[in-house]
Amino acid sequence: MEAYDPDNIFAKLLRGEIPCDKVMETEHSLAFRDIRPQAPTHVLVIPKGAYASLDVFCQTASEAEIVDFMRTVGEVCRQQGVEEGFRLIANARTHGVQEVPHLHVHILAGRRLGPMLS
Ligand code: D5M
Repeated sequence: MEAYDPDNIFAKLLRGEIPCDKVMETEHSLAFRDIRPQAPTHVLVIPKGAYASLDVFCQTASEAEIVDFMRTVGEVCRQQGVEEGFRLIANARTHGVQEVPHLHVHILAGRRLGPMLS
């Protein structure tokens, strides 16, 4: 497993070096709008800790961080109004075609989405 890259774009965003369209922030998590939205609602939720992907996060983060992260996903869904449905995506590493190597969950909603796998 490769080491966490502290110069990835979401690490810079967490350090305030680049701006984001913030949706909500908690002690351990940040939610903001994706710059290339694939749906009317496209929000990314990231942990503030240095975790590259979901498997690493689930294996090594504290319970407080994991609970905070999942609660943030739930609260974003509530705030955005996803009654008609939504999709969560967490791409990881090369085969998962992960562009930014800091864990992020995509929340997509607001339209009927197409087939998931390709
Ligand atoms: O998706 C990475 C996602 O991150 C992709 O949908 C674009 C988005 N992105 C990249 N830079 C930014 C900034 N600066 N703000 C908001 N969104 C951003 P992946 O799952 O890694 O393929």
